[in-house]
Amino acid sequence: VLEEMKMPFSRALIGNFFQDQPRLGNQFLEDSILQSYLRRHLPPVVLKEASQDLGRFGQRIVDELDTLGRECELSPPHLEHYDAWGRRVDRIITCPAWKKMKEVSAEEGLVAAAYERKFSSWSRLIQIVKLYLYTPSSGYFSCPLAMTDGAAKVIESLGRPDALQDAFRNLTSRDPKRFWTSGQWMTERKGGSDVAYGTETVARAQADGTYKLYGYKWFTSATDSDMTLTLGRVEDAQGQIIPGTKGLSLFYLEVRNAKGQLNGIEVQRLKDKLGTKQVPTAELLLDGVKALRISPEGRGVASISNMLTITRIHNTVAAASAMRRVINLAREYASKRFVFGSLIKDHPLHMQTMARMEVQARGAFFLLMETARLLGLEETNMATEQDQHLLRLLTPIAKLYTGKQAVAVISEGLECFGGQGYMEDTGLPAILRDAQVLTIWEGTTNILSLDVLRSVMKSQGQVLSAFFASAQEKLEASSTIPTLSKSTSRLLQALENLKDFTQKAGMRGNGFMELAARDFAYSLAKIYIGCLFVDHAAWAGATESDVYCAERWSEQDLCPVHTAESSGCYNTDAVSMDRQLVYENSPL
Ligand code: UCC
Ligand code: FAD
Repeated sequence: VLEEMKMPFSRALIGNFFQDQPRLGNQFLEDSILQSYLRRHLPPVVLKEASQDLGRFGQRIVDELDTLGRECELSPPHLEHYDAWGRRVDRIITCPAWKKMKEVSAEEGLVAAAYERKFSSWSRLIQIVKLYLYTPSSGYFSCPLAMTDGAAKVIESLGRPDALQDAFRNLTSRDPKRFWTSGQWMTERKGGSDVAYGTETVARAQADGTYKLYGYKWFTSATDSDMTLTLGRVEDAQGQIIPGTKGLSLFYLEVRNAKGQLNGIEVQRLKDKLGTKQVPTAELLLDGVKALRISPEGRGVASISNMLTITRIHNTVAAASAMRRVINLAREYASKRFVFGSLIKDHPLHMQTMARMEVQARGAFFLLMETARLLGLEETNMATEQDQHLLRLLTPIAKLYTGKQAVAVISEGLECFGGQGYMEDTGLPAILRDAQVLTIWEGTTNILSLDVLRSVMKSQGQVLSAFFASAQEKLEASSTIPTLSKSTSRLLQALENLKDFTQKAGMRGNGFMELAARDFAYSLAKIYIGCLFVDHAAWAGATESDVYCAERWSEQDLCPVHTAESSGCYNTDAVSMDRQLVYENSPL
């Protein structure tokens, strides 16, 4: 018996080594690039006050919110169609942690801060930084917050009409009892990208000036929200509607009445999703929903585009912050896990892998901050024309590029934990699942690439001129710094290649730019991020790592659109070859 007791593995004895789990530290204090960005850009008084709040909030995330976020993942919402007595109730049941997140969002002013404008043009950036800290621990409550922020932005851009004053106050309230969240119902069964073709919802005018909506919304996230913005086609007196984008108008509606009953809505089912399982996403039948038209007739898409700008920036927050989170956990783990005679962090190949992830995450962070900075300027009437053009361009670029980065970096991040990265109860797989949606909702990569073209065409090229001017300005200081000369000259060359491409593109036929759209958007992203790296590294307070990052970033193909064009990827025969390749041996 004594012999058996000495054995390390026997019956109840399962061995005595247990790997320490990676610790989540204060994500504000431990984020060197965030700290240095704020130190560089914020006026000292603003920096002091904002840092106190962000440091406190960073600790609240560790002490309280991260556990709540995990709880949201473990207790996903469900739908009760009927009550015990057979009445149709369509109740979406969410867990207490999800409800608590709504209170926290109000208390912390996660939407409000952007509209109070306490720090003038820096208010928006500071709000975005707070969201950047919150999002990975939010149990995806960041999703309703994105739409809430977007709805507030639309209402503000409409001049806060009387009928929407209360809604605006609620969306931007810090009072948990008053705070409202909003949905964004755009997608119908026929199309989420092609909204103009896909929207079948009709709006029937009522005698009191309101409308009743009839339709089927195919994806509605955070359907437990208080209100929503949605699109529909107004019927004329003969019951006729106008097809296409010119027939779409924007509507405001409250999801439930004062008694908590649904406003002419039936929740058909909750979606069975790969990720974002914390968020109730439903299919809804609109069967005479009482709504207000809040855009002029036929201006629905243009009016909701203000919401798209905000939600796409929130998407960038989610992408950049998820990369940061997985890297911070992986670097913690690397300092605890011992293999082949040393800690993983002492294996140079592992550090190289992590450094590459770090460069990607920093690039995404800079692009996010630049977009937030420009938005802040625009919202306080301090943006120059160049700033406004850049904001229009960088919003889809940041969304499409960082979404793709996030999936790749987080996938690599899971591998950094070995098999543990694949284990559900570590919470790590959920980060990857949740990241996959970032490339799909709020416009897929291709749709946003086409939006980049839309912004260029609509401004008759001014958006592109703003891009070149701003990129050039950012490279000015670095050209005289020896440690940055290689990175700077690579970026200048990439800018030349891009200019060359755009000049040639102007002479090519229809369809050429459409085919080049994705590579074009990637080129803009890669070059601009490179300029932001170099610009930061040229600052007097920059570190050796900042210079190293600029160098690492700039050694990739910065202008893939030029490379692909040179090898004939956008020629007309490429179109038929692409199709032939994809459908080889298929009966279609
Ligand atoms: O997915 C969704 C919610 C998910 C949950 C929330 C997550 C938030 C992130 C959270 C992170 C934690 S809601 C569904 C999102 N759906 C989309 O993003 C739709 C994707 N499709 C597009 O973006 C298309 O390009 C459309 C729908 C915009 C195309 O529509 P049209 O009607 O064919 O487009 P037009 O005719 O080109 O544009 C109509 C007008 C024009 O203005 P005018 O008439 O003045 O010339 C355009 O310039 O709308 C204007 N416009 C824009 N303006 C179109 N897009 C924009 C834009 N992005 N910015 C400014
Ligand atoms: P499609 O438009 O059918 O696209 C299919 C493919 O075709 C895509 O790869 C796309 O890139 C490509 N494609 C389409 N057009 C072109 C083109 N012209 N050129 C090149 N490629 C093209 N919507 C809401 O309105 N509200 C919500 O709250 C909401 N929540 C969502 C939550 C989740 C979890 C998900 C997954 C989606 C949600 N959506 C929501 C819907 C989402 O916005 C759409 O799924 C998305 O916009 C894509 O539309 P679709 O599904 O119709 O795809």
